[in-house]
Amino acid sequence: MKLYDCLIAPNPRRVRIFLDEKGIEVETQEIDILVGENLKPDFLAVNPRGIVPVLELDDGTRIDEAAAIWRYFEETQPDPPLMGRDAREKALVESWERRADQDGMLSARDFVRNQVPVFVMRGHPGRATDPQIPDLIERGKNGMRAFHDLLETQLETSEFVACDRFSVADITALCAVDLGILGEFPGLDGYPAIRRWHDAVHARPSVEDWITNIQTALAGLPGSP
Ligand SMILES: N[C@@H](CCC(=O)N[C@@H](CS)C(=O)NCC(=O)O)C(=O)O
Repeated sequence: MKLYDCLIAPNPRRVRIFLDEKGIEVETQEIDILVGENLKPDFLAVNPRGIVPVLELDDGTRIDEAAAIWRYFEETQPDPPLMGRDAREKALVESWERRADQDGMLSARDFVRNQVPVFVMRGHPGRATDPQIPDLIERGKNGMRAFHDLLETQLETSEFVACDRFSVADITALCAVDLGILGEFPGLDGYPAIRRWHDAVHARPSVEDWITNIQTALAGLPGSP
């Protein structure tokens, strides 16, 4: 079994945190999206969509999409449950995880991809022919602000994002909020409940210092100050 990973990318990060919480070790192959390794024929033969993460099973089956990879491991190793315990909790976790992905991650993606020089002509993940669209920066900001407002209200009365335990909803929300911190928008000022939750989640052994890792990687790119 092998995970096609990328240490600086937020979606593979969703899988790495999940695996660590479960105590599962999987061989990884690093695909550096900053230098476009995901767009080369070798990786396109693995995933024609040109995106990571991808899990390759021992029988050769390949599974992309972080949530589908989670599903595989939740079924094969249920403890600890990270996708909900009963019908109510599973539904709440899924609802909040999708909010975090659709409202948080995709807004952050609009915001980051359409302004960072390394993604010129790479406005859409996995493709090399999509120009950046500057208007999407503002739309991404609006989306991120709306997601933070929603999350703040939820975390005022809930220890974790979806229920009373850590779940995949926390993982995706964390990855979205950290992308916002990296892009210095909207930040955590004015969001005390998110800050409390963010500090607590960051203290978990499964959560690496991703922001420092990515800042180091970006600073090492040609043309960086
Ligand atoms: N919905 C997908 C999103 C995967 C995705 O967008 N991956 C990014 C890295 S975070 C990627 O592979 N980008 C390739 C690129 O930037 O060209 C998932 O949940 O796995």
